[in-house]
This record gives sequence, structure tokens and C-alpha cells, in this order.
Amino acid sequence: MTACGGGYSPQTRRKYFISGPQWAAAYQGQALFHAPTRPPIGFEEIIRKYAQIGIGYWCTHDTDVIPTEDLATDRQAVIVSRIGRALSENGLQCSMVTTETFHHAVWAGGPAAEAPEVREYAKFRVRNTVEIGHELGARFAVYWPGSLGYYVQGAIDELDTLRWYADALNAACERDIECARERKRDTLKHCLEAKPFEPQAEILLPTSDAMLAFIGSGLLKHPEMVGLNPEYLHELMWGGAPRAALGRALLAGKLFHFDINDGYRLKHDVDIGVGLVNPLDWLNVLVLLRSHGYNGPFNLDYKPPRTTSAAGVFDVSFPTAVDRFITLWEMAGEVISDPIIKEATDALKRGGGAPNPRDAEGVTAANRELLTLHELIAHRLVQILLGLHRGRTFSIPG
Ligand code: GLT
Ligand code: MN
Ligand code: MN
Repeated sequence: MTACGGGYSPQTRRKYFISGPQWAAAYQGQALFHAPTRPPIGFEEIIRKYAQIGIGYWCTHDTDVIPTEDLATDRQAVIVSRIGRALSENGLQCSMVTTETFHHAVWAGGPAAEAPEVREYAKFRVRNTVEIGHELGARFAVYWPGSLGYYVQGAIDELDTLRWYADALNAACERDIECARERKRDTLKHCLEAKPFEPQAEILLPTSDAMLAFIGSGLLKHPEMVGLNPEYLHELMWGGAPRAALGRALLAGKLFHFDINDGYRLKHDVDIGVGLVNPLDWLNVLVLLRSHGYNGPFNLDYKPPRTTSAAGVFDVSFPTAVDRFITLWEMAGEVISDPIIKEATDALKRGGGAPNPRDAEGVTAANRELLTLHELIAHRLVQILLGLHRGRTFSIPG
């Protein structure tokens, strides 16, 4: 790591709204076909390690830290106060809380199953998470309804299921309004996270766009409290362009929270560290977010590699992910103020000056270099990414 250079100090890292999930650091390397490779690790240790690295925010699922049977009991209160102490001793803040609605057997039929008691239980769980969030000072609540779907066709009614899912979100928002009033805090921002496949065979809200439609469907009592937590890789998984998906969320005023990672198109949810697969696309994503004033969290929702030791997780995996993000974020600032990109963009927006906008041939002729300028901008972006804009070239021997 020392030999690599290019790292940032913990103080610098803390200036960014970067959050570290409990589940990412506690990931033991287990997955569908994989046995765990690392020992368990608790929240106190993770919060301490995040503090040393300079990750200023922490987030969690309810059951990452509270056993299912302890939820909403005195034992929950004890754990939550231990979390509060660990956060304050280490100068961290809890940014987000989320409800696990996919792991426990109770969710086999999803959080909006036909059985009313499953749905009552789902409401209980999301309300309880909202209370934990207020107790810990969180500002965001995330919902990944990955189990909202089916394996076999025709058994569930899609409209009923979506209505019932909205009931759970309504219960969370209403509890939030009460808690906020009692504690004189703002209500939380409730963020839906889409993933196109896994763990159900078919997913009812598979994309961020499907979720935007759901938010606007009239089923939510407080649509203004509900927005999105897109995940970079989840947009690639269905073959979408993350930048375009984020653009649509920004236009709708619904980009509340953002899970950052990397991976491949049309593949499963590999959750690779940010910028390791698509650094150029990441640079462009951050240019878009900077240009449009996104100021929500960047949540490191990725999985440290399976053979990495616990030391490797905190000495290499997390700090390098944070540092790649910071570098790409700062480079995005360079892109926005780059005089060459600005000149090319201004020229594009001025147009070629065709005298008659009804004359196809004339308009075409006047804009002959439109895509030349696109390519020039793309070249410049690669130059900035590779440091070539600072005059770095390679000499050919001989
Ligand atoms: C799960 C999922 C992630 C979500 C988490 C929040 S759970 O790990 O794959 O993308 O962000 O519930
Ligand atoms: Mn995620
Ligand atoms: Mn993912």
C-alpha cells in the first residue's frame, strides 16, 4: 500500500459523504456456492476500523446487528445503545438503516406475501427499523425488496402484491412522521433499491425506473418521502446505462442515496470495489452527479474478495475503494472545469448555424462535426482519466 502511493489521509477521507455498510465489512465470503472464508466480526470492531480508515458514516440492516428474536425487545435497546456508544467514541455517524426482508425463512414468500400475518410482520419490522434509525441519528432508510416476486408463474397477483408492499412502506412513513415529531427531527428519506434478478426468479420492481413508476402510482400515502437508492452494478445487471438511470432519478428529484461498486453487464451481483472494472464510466457518472448537485451518501456496497483476510479487508480493500472514489470524484471536478471540454461543449450547444432549420441538408451540413466533437470530448475524458492531459506521453525506443 505504501509503495502504491496515491492514498488519502483519514482526515481527507472523512470530508466525503462516504458510508461503510456493516454487512460489507462483515461479509464472510459466503454466497450461493461459497462457504465462508473469514471469521465473524462485530459492529464495534467494524466501527473502530472504519474510523481508522476515515470512513465517517456507517449503516446497517436491523438483523446485521440485532438477532431476529431480539428485535423490539429490551435486548435490542441494549445493542442499539452499544452501537450509539461505539459510533460516538469513534466520531462516526449512522447515516442509514435498512430492514432485512430477504434472509430469514419468514420472508420465503417475500415481504408482501398473501398471508396477512407475514405482512403485519413486515410492517412491524420496517417500523422498528425506523425507530432504530431515529435512535441512532440516521437520515436515510433503504428498502431492497429483492424477495418481492415469484418462482412459479400465476400464483401471485402482481397488483395485490404491489399494493401490499406499498402498505408496508406506508406503515414505515407513518411511524417515521410520529418519531420525527416526538424527537423534533426531520423525517427520514426512504429509498427503494432495485436489483433486476436475485433472489426471486422474477422480480416485481426490477429497476430504478420501475420503482419511479411505483412511487408515482398513487399507492403511497407519502410519495414525497420516498425516493431511490440506485446501485451502480444493479443498473448494469439489466444492461442499462447507470448514468442514464441516475439521470432519470435526478430529473424526478428522487436520487436520495447511491450504492457504489462495480461489475459487469448482464451478470450476477458480483459487487466488486468501485472503479475496478469501469473507471471511465465511473468518472462520467461522477461528472453527472457533480454537475447536478447530488449531495447524498456514497455507500460502499461491495464485497471484499473471498480470500482476503480480515486484515486485508481493512488494510487494502476498504481504503483502496475509498481512495479510488475520491480520486474519481476530484477528477470529475477537473472534467467540469476543463477548458477544452467546455469549449467543445459550448460549440456543440451553439450549433452549426444553419440559416434554415427546415432544410435537412443545410442543417446536416452545418453540423458535420457534431460527432467529431463528441469524440474529442471522449478522448479528453480518457486523457484526464489516464493523466495524459498533463503531458504524459510514452517515448518509443530507437
Ligand atoms: C443486499 C443487496 C444490496 C443491498 C442491501 C440492502 S442487502 O446485500 O445485495 O445491494 O444494498 O438491503
Ligand atoms: Mn446495494
Ligand atoms: Mn449488488
